[in-house]
Amino acid sequence: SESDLERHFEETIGRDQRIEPRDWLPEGYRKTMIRQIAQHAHSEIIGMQPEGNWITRAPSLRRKAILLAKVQDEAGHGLYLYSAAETLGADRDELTEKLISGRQKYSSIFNYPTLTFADVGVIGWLVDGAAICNQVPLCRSSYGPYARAMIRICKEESFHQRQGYELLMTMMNGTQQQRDMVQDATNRFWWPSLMMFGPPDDDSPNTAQSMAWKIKRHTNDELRQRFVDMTVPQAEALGVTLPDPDLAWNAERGHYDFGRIDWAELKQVISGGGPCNAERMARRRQAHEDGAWVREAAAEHARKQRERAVA
Ligand code: FAQ
Repeated sequence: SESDLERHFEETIGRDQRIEPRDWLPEGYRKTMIRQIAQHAHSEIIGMQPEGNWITRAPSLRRKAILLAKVQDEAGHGLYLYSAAETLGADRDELTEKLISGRQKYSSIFNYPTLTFADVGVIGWLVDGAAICNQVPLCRSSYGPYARAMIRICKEESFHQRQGYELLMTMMNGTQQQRDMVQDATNRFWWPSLMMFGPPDDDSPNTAQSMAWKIKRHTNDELRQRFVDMTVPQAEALGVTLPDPDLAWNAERGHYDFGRIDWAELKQVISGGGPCNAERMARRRQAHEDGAWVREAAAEHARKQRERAVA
């Protein structure tokens, strides 16, 4: 009966075991999981654009090869995550439709422009750094296919983060102009990176239920604090200043204190009013339309294969 199934589900979660596609699960869990996985997948796909913007203008063959590989990894993460959403009964075309019609979200961070090549390094350092901080605990998320996807994705994200840091180290050892570019990119990306972790805990409608279901393992504010603590020494090693006069070690808490985040800005970016929202969506829609012939050809090919198999 339904209540037996429900009890079995709760016990599986209680024992810290994984929920698998074959298992019964409550509709709310399915909806939340599809929402989070789809948003995550959309973020990877839209997230190709800000860095992709620099592929043709990379300063050397080596930098171009690295950047090309990274952006391809992001495409791979997106496709991998869409597949994880499919195990919950989501339809891939429908998810894409929801993204390009603005009914499903993607991370706020990808709505900021990439103005110089230093942005590529800072995205690797701060944006991939924040992504890792958020995603490592998701390797223990209760939904099996998502948790397993996170293991592989985190390995690649770690590599991306080192890539960004190495690029910034090189620039910091270069000319004054290069150092200024790194500082400027850091100034622009610091606060938006902190916003990647989501609204503060007292304004996060999904956290309590997602923690109870062990989809999320930490709250938004816990992970944001972890990221700040991890990043301050990295900024010092790099020789850049984080643009927050209130940033200071708090010996009593054993953490860095930091300044007030502009939550109105996050709300505005999430609701479509960020600096690049319209551009990112237009680009994604165009790419989808341009790819229509590929989808048609693949479907036709599959149809012929099936016909041949029957014959
Ligand atoms: N941007 O109640 P909560 C990457 C939404 S990393 C946009 O706290 P939740 C790698 C939230 O979805 C980026 N929307 O929600 C990469 C919810 O929407 P609803 C992707 C945001 O789910 C690097 C509403 O606000 N990573 O792509 C944001 O419990 C470089 C209320 O918020 C992931 O998706 C935001 N910043 O916690 C790629 C990680 N924050 O209910 C390329 C997995 C919140 O209206 C280049 N996701 N919202 O549908 C998560 O861990 C969670 O979903 C959170 C939000 C923590 C993002």
